[in-house]
Amino acid sequence: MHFFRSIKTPASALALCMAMAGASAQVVDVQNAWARATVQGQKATGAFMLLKSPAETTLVGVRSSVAGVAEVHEMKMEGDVMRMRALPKGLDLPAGKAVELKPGGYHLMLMDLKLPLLKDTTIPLTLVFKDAKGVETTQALRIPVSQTPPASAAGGMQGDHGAMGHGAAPAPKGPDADQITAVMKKQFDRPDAPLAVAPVTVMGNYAVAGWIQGSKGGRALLQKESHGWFIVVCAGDGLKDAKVLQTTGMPADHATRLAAAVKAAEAKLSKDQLALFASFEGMLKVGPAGHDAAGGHGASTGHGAHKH
Ligand SMILES: [Cu+2]
Repeated sequence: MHFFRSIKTPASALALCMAMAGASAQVVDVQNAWARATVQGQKATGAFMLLKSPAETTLVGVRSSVAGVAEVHEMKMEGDVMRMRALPKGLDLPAGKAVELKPGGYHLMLMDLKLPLLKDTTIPLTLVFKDAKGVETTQALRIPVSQTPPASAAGGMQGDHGAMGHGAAPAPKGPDADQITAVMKKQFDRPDAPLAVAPVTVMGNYAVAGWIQGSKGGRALLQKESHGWFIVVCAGDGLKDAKVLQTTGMPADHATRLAAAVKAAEAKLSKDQLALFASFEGMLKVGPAGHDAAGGHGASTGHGAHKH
């Protein structure tokens, strides 16, 4: 046994090294990959990373066992509205040039999710590349699921992340309700579609704010962190339901008290107003404002514009 093993091991190790050396010439360097965590009932999310290919190639597809459909997307302004679409010819990766997939820009869209993507887990993801000669290769990854970009990514994308980059707006000051109104307006208010925020119900580090924008309305759940308030999800009647609030990670007793407080705060509202709040379908995860200042997945599509 010893005899065979001593011969076999170096030989197979060498073969493995050669195989890896051969492959590495084409392997695309992937850094800071992450997928955004989802809340219960959310069927789509984005995955982001920095790609650098040694040779010119195109990212033509993506697959994941957690998603029924996965596509390479871009975000684009159409008039005043940020929309996203699948890139019909894929995403070009010029030789040696890093291409960033990030919230608000190019991203991998994971749709028809088979299960919620929980923070601090990982998911499998396979990237499909097509080189200049038309040869397809795949690269299998496991990427972390997180609420926010990995610290290294945030550091490397300063200009794109309001909280960290130049042009950063300081966190709003003042009473919580004012801060919350400011945070929501910063993300959704537009000259042609002013956003009205009220009532704002604050309970500890959580708050639910009703909003109306033109003929649309809904509620937003916000959370307070060291850098201030950020929008966690946009939803409709779910945000006055303690059970739904709990799915965002809120402790049960806190969820019960917050749901009751929201109902009390909304007791004076008209039927029409309540109907608008209720009209928001599903739950749209938004995430920390610092990361969405440049147009996060949910934020930049505008309230209700996300049609996945
Ligand atoms: Cu998308």
